[in-house]
Amino acid sequence: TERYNPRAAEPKWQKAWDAKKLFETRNDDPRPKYYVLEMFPYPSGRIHMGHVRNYTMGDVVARYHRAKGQNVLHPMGWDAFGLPAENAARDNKVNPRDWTYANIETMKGQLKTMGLSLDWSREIATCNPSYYRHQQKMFLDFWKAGLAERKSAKVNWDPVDMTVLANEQVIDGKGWRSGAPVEQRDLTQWFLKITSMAQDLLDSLATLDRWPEKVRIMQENWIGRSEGLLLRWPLVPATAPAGESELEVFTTRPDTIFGASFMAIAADHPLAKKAAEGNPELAAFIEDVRHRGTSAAELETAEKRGFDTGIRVAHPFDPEWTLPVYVANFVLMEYGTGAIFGCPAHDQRDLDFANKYGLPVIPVVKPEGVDAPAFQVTEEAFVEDGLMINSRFLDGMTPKAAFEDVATRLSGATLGGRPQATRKVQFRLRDWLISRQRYWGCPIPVIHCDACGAVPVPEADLPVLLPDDVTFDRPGNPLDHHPTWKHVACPKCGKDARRDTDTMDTFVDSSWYFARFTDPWNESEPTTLAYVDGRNGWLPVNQYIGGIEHAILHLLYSRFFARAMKATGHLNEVKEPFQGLFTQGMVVHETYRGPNGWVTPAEVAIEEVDGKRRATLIKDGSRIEIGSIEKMSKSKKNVVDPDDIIASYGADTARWFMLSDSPPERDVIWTEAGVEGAHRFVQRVWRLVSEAAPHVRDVRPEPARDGAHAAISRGAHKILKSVGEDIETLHFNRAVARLYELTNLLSPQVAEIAGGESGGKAAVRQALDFLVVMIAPMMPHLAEECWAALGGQGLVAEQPWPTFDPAQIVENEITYPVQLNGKKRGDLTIARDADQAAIEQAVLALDFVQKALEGKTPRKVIVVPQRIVNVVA
Ligand code: ANZ
Ligand code: ZN
Repeated sequence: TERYNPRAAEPKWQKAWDAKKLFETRNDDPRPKYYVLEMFPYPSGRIHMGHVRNYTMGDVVARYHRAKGQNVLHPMGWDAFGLPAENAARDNKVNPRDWTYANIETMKGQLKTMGLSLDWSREIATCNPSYYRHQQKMFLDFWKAGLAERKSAKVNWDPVDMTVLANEQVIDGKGWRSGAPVEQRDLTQWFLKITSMAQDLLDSLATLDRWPEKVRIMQENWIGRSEGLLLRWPLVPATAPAGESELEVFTTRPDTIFGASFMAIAADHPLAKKAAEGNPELAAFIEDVRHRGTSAAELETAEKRGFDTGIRVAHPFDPEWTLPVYVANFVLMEYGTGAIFGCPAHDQRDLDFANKYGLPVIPVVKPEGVDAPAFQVTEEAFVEDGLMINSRFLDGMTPKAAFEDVATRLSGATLGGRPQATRKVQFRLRDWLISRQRYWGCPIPVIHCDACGAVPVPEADLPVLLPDDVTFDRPGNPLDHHPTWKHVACPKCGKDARRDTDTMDTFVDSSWYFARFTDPWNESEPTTLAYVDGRNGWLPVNQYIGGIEHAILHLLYSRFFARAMKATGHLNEVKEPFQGLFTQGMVVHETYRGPNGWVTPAEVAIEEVDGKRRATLIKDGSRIEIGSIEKMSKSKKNVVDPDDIIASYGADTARWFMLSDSPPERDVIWTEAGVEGAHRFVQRVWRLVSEAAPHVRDVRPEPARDGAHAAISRGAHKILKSVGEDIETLHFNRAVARLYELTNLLSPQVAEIAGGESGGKAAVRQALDFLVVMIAPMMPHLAEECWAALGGQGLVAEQPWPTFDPAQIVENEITYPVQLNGKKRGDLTIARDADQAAIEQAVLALDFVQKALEGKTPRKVIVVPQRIVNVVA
């Protein structure tokens, strides 16, 4: 037989699927709906192996559920706005739109060669006005509903790039691109009020039982709910700036109040500003801290620094006891009240601070079983549970009881005529700042008028289109530099006004694309209520697949969007958009280092010398060091281009290898040997099928229920059952292992049939049919070729998933030891429920029994049901 040639077969079958529009999904199809979605790509230029892995998994799920008779939605689109397009525009003088669409073209072509069963008729690109116009509409709806708001906020400002930076883009106090020291600026920006839904976003994590536990925990921590106390401390009047009489802190540990040894406030705290008047040293310190403003994560590790303001407060339970107030760099204005009381013995940051500035460390909780006087805290704060000490009326209590006691007492006490303390639930989650001083994004549809303030762009004027004629020759926002774009008349009063020149954070674009896919043709509305969710709708997505790097922001924003869309009438009922979530591992590869730095796998030859792998540079034979296995990245050059793999082995080999080598949630190590192994399997399946085909083409598939071929049928049905279960639970590598098993089972049988054996053909034919249908989700082109060789009807892509026969799977047989005159001579395998007469008959038909009897009838056949058979001659 000829070798299977993917280069000829793959395009042929892709055309056959397209011709029949097999993957175009209709919204009015009455069959049960199934929505599988992979995170859509950013059109950066070319697809990488991470995409191949992600989309292969999604495609297996899609093809499987289609075969199960469901109406499957499996769409694809482009997360097409973002900074790289602007950088390309600046560096290479191309238009961001042209750059983006050219990349989309290339990548779409690459995805097509993978043979993915995608509904391209629903393709969307977020940079297309037919998409972002609806986003503008929803933004205005959110605003009307109080879910969007314009407010002043402290932001990281890069003075060279002239843009706001996200906290993650500030490294060591410097802009990640420009390297310029970042400034903290108060800017008026647009926010989406995700905090208004914090509690619900937290609570309903519990309903997401088909999400990875770790993702739910990450979201929970990000939302960061804490129960605590807002507590006001009186300032010592002689030390207080004019007009100031108290300092309010947020604490989750009021139980430790007798361990307090200092107060600390943020550099932006109003009291700090007051204290700095007439204190140039303090003012300079504050300026310095403000300039270095960085992310909370970075502050955790940064050195703790403070400055004593000279202000003192009195302890809530002891007016004689006063404590100093510091401005400190580890207190953030954005959390709680921007002020804390420091308890060094039980908080590591406070301890580091106290040790640096020589402040007292008073332990107030001791571990159980340790003597109170002996318990000391020096370098490491004690943060576990224990019992209260050094705390007057709290001594001996648990911290929990002490919390309650303090909270109750101070809520009852008054300061300045108001309760001194109130209980407070605090969330770490901040409102979502969506304004970006960028060109290549969705314009914020707002007009600013000196007389009327911020005015929504009237619906009839949507979309607010991005202008094409922009320049990137100077830093800052091209929309702002544009000579005419921003100048418009106020829609309310008609006077001269200005457009908002900011565009939306691209996370907005990806927060609702999954809903748009359900009806991308609707021109007047973002969604069509009949199709988006509810009784006949698509949402929630049954299975969402993507990278763990999106575990927090993208998924949280999408969850918020679903709620906001529901509140504004763009969804019926769904608030959790993704029912099942799967986060796949990365594709990793060895790294290679030559005398002149990293080299690519393609440049390296590897051979085995004395059982050791040795690498040389192909071009000149120089020695290459084999380095660690790492995520494929341009910087380490350990990248394998999917195009090259598909060109030399075919898409099916790449797909099969991606699925086979490790559990899908783990990293997969891409190796040449692995790819070759996968390719050998492709050829092996083809050989098996093409060898058998001439002999079983016209044979009706039928299971063998007993006799020599029963094992094939039993094996095939068992494997059919488990492959289905494995795909449903996304255990692709297990499914792959089963399919190897099935080919092993079939190989000798097919060889016999090819050698002229006539028995068992029906069973073999059925097992082959199963094999072909089962490999179809994973290697769809090979499966079509095999199906055609076997003379199957239509395309495999149209075949239903076979149903296994439960009778074949239960252990429905029993093996009896067979004795002749009390001595064991052999076995009989027969149906477990065979009756006395059937067993007798089968025993007497056995070769060794007939030989022993030499044609005579036995005296007696004794059957002990389910145990043993004895033939008495
Ligand atoms: C006294 C105390 C004693 C605290 C103790 C902790 C341990 P979570 O759980 O994250 O909500 N805190 C409050 N506001 C802060 C701010 N703006 N910047 C930095 N730290 C702030 O943490 C709440 C605790 O973090 C609060 O409880 C406060 O310190 C600190 F043994 O108050 B605690
Ligand atoms: Zn106006």
